[in-house]
Amino acid sequence: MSVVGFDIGNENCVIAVAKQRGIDVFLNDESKRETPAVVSFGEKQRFMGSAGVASATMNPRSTILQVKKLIGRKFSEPDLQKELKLFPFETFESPDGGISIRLQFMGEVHEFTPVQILGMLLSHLKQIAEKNLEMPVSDCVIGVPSYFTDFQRRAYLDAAVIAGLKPLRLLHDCTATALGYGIYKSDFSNSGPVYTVFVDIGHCDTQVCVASFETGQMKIIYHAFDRNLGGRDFDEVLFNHFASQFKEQYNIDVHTNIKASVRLRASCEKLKKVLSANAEAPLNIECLMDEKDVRGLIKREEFEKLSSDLLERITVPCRKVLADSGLTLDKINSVELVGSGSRIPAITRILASIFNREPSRTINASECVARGCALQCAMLSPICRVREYEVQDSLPLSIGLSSDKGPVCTLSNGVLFPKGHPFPSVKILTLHRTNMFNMEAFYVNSNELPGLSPQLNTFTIGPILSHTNTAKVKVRVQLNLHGIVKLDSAVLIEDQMNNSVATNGSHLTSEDVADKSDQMSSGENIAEVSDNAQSEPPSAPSDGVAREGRGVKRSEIPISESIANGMKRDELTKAEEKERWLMQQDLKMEQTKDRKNALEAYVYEMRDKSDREEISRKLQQTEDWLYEDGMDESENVYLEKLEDIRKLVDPTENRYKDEEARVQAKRDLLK
Ligand code: ATP
Ligand code: K
Ligand code: MG
Repeated sequence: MSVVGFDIGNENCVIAVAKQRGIDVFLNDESKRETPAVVSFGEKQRFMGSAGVASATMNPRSTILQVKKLIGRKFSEPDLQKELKLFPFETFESPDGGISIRLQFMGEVHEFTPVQILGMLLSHLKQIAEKNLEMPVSDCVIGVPSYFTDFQRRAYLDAAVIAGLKPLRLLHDCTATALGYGIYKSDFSNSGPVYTVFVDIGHCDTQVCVASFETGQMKIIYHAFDRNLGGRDFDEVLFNHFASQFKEQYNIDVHTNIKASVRLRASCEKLKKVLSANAEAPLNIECLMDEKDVRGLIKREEFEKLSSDLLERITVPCRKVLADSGLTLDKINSVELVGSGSRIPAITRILASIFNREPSRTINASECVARGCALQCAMLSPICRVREYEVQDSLPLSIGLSSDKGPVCTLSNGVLFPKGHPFPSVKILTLHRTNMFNMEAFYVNSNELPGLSPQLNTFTIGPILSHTNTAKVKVRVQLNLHGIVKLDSAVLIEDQMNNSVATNGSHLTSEDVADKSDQMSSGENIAEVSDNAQSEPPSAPSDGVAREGRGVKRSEIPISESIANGMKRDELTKAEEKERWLMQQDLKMEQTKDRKNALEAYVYEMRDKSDREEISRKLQQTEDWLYEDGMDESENVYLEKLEDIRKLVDPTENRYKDEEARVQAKRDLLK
């Protein structure tokens, strides 16, 4: 067993493993530490990661990029619609309102959901890890952006199932970075916690958090973010600039040509990187469109002017994290800048002006998320021993709970878990119910989720088989390690001694608080809420019914979830089967390639060695065949061809082999 951390970026993925002596990052097949988040569908097999990169320009309609942007989203969401228009592959709305990707593969039209695509990518990363470790990988921690909704988190977990992974936790990217940063620090004075701000600017998003560190513990105080601001937006600035320039200068409109816009975008990204180190940068693309070669040049200064709106937007989550946490600048010990999107010099400048100091770049900007995830995995895994270190995260979006009768919470606006609430966390609700009822979890501030549905999940509690009209239902609501809201258990509590008079609740178990619900009129929907991080769930024993002293009966009530958009069990099973089939197909094609290579190599090797004319002729024939009819054959055909030539080239060896086979067959018959 091993403990692995995955950073699934919108552009780049990193895989880290926790080992005895520290954290390692795995190299992929191309010996790179970062693996592109690409799944490409070729004619007969998929090409993933580095192997899929070339396809993005060659075969853009069947190459899926930026799956992180698509996952757990509804097709109709307005900002997603904008997004989809920029993607060269075809998407449409699935019957459940989600996204379906339609593409050509193996001569047929196939449809995949973003969850399936992420499953493929995770499965590819898993294979890289397994190759490196030479053992199976299952337990892992996967980084997620703090702004991910419940639905997006569930989608990640579904994708992990498809890939055969078992995430012990979905960990916020910035929390992972902060963990990796804090765990080895020991130089804390006794004068209270040290506050650090982390800013992660990636390909598609910007995440900021402030964390407090003390000996043996790290607490995230606040998360802030811009879910649509990253390196790719700077590429887009350059893209639009040159697209309009080329329209005037060369009379070509790249917007009308998928391949041309894919190529121009890729060149603009390169240009942007050149501008990070140089005062100006040239752009040259041969035969971009209508057989025209294009040229351009841009100065860093001009690029910065064109991106001034984006630069200004970076300051928003930075200011927000300070305002929301109530920390003044003098309390902040340092500002750590990570994510490769932050390499633009103007970003450092603008951060320096907000935070009144130069942001530091001491953390490994591209690997910190994966490393933090690997560490967290080791900490959560029963097979590892890691130094005692407490990690407490902070809820990024306020969550409320309502029932058929309205909000069920004590805080205003129906908030159950307010933004900034530490998690994982548990709350116990005591409700006065005698019939089956529904509860709905929702995001309280829909302005923080522009265009997204505020609905998380609906739970049905019941049937309730109550014999008294004073029965109470205790519901345990959990904000779990993944940041997902779960209704863990519901227990019916009936007082049998006195089933018509309300009880004062003094005989209830320790996690209960004095129950005032019986003071409310029966139509009201007010629940007593208590925080309960450690104690056992108020569940009944396995037979479902328990009797306590003084005639209190506790029995478990069934809970069912109806996730608005999640995958159902049978859909997941089907997706797992499909993934296995696709993997088989990829493997078959890889083996075919190996067989073909073996035949080719043998032909070349023997050509120089052999002087018999018959053999030379046969070798030449095979070589010609390999470049013509035999270019694209099945595994067995290559194998048979190789056997054929071998028989000819090395008859003595083959005669011996044949004889051996005959003897063996005879023996088998006699058994
Ligand atoms: P996300 O975190 O948004 O999901 P990611 O983790 O894949 O995405 P990173 O690998 O952190 O993203 O950053 C990728 C971005 O960094 C790309 O937009 C890339 O163009 C940009 N980038 C990389 N090197 C440079 C550079 N030298 N100058 C400017 N930008 C750069
Ligand atoms: K990354
Ligand atoms: Mg990232």
